[in-house]
Formats: sequence, structure tokens, C-alpha cells
Amino acid sequence: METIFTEKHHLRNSKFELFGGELVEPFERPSRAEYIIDRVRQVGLGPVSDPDDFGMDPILAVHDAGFVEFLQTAWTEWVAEGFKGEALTTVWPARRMSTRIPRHIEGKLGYYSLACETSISDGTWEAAYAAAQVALTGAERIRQGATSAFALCRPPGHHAAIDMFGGYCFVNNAAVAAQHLLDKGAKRIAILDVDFHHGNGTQDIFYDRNDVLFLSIHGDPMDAFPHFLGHEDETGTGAGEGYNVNYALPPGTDFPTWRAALTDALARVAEYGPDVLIISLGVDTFETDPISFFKLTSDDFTTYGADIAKLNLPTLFVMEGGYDIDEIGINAVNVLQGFESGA
Ligand code: SP5
Ligand code: ZN
Repeated sequence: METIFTEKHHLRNSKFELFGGELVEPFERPSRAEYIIDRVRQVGLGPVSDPDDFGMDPILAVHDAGFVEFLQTAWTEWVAEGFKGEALTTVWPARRMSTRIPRHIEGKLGYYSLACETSISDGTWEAAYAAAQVALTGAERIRQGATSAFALCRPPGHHAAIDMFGGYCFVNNAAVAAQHLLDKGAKRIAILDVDFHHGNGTQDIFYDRNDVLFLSIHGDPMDAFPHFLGHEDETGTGAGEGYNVNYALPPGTDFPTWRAALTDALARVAEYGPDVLIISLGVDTFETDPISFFKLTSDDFTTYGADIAKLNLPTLFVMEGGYDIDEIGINAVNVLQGFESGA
């Protein structure tokens, strides 16, 4: 399997994250991608290639133009204001308040974000743009006939909504790839999100559509981030009714329970008959992940990779979360090797 990767991910190097009332070193840090690419090379998964540049249009095809402009200018505006730290949201348009877009950068941050653990720092936009190009290049490989590809995206994307960043995500890499495939002639795409967290951004982008089937297996939002989306009664709206499927699982969920949800999800994907399957691949379902509560082992990742391969669909893996950094390379690549062994 070919991996698409760029060193530009290093441009996303925020100094802190707000966690437990303290500013800590971000869980989503550059070494995550380094451990994964090292493992890809160590096991000889396949060639590693730089992304091509598809420009802004594929990003603007899924995100709001004002939001994208905000991402491009937020750091400059923040610095121009004289602030010394990183750009962190402090205020939101909460219930019964106005959703007019403010002029001031602090107001814009609230308008365009869904969480405040994630700061915007110098280079964030450039890294997020590059990650989207990684996903697009993976999608192109599939379009040109590859049966699988691994888009080693960083920063991740699945929390990025039409017009909001947060949850370490800025541009929704998987959604950009899916829309690109549709715009190039695919009729139906399935996105299966196996990250521990609900893929609220991907759900938001495709909620009223039936040309993308979105399925997410995640920690119940009653107990886990993003807390305000990801319930099982969210099934889509309008033409999209029935094309959004959430599996909200409780704290302590082990592999047999998780795999039962996967089996159901894969059956729905098979029934839908997509041209391409995109896997939002987060390995924060691992038993020792520091911010999550599922109990998958490293071997379980291999097992479910093979389960996915049984669908026999062209499959694009897009990297999302995973924060037990010492094990992230093994766990992510186990899914890919499991897929290859099961294909
Ligand atoms: C891409 C991705 O995986 N983003 C995750 C963003 C999660 N950010 C908020 C984390 C809050 C964690 N609370 C953990 C409680 C641990 N006991
Ligand atoms: Zn996650």
C-alpha cells in the first residue's frame, strides 16, 4: 500500500492545549506522524510519496468560504492585536445570542470554533492545507486504480465542520477527499470513522446528502468529546435521511463489542455499494490512549483491518487521532497490514 506524506505537518506545532484546567503539551503533536511514518518504513508497507497540489477549490467545495478565509488570516490578526500567546477561543455565540460574525479576532474565534482545547498557532493553516492535499493525492491514487492508499494526514480533520475548527482539526481531510471523488465522477462514497471520537465535522458536511454514507463508531457523546453530536438518533435529514449512522459506545468498551458495531457498519456499507470506502482512521480506541476509554489491543487493530478488507472495495485510509504516541505507529500500521492480509 502506498503512503502519502509530507514533512509540512511539522508546521502545525502548537505549544499548548487546554486540558483539565491546565495548559499542557498538546496530545496532537508532530511526533505522532513521525512514529507512524517510521513504522510504515520499518515494516516496508510500500512506497512513500509526496502529495500533489490540488489548490483551494477542493477545500472550498466542503467548507464555508468565510471560514477558510478566517483560517488563513487568524494568526496574523491575532498577532496584530498584540497578543503574546497562541490564538485560543474565549467566547462563543451561546444559546439565544446573536450569530452575526464579529469584526474582532476574539469574536471570530468564537464564531468559527466548536472547542477551545485547540489553539491556532503560526503555520497552522499551511499544515492543514498540506494535510488536505495529502488526502486528495490519496483519493487520486484510488481514482487511478489503486485498491488502497494511506493518506498520513496531520493535523487530523474529522472534527472540522462546514464552518468550525476544533478537536485538533481545521480542514476535514476525509470530506475533502470524498467530495473530490464525487466531483471526478464517483456516484457514491462511504466514510467509516473508526476514531474514538465522533466525526462531528464529517457528519455536519454530509448530513443532508445521500451520495455520502457516513458511519461513526465512537465513545458515547454523553461521556466523550465532542459531547454535542454523535447520538444514535442522528440519522440524517432531507435527502440524507438514513445515510448517517452513529454507534455510540460506553466507557470500557472492549473489542468484541466494538467489533459487533463494525460488523453492522460494514454490512451497511456493502448494502450501499459505494465506489470508494474512506476510513477515518483514528487509533485512539487503544486501551492505553490517554484521553479515551475503549479497550482495543494492538492485535485487535490487525484483526479489524482484515475485516474491512473483506468488503473488497477500493479503500482510502485517512489518518485521524491516536495519542498513545509510543504505540501509534504500530497500531495504525497494524490496521493497514491487517487490511492487506485480508484482501
Ligand atoms: C482527532 C481527535 O482525536 N481529536 C480529539 C480531540 C479531543 N479533545 C478534547 C479532549 C478532552 C479529553 N477529556 C479526557 C478525559 C480523560 N479522562
Ligand atoms: Zn479521536
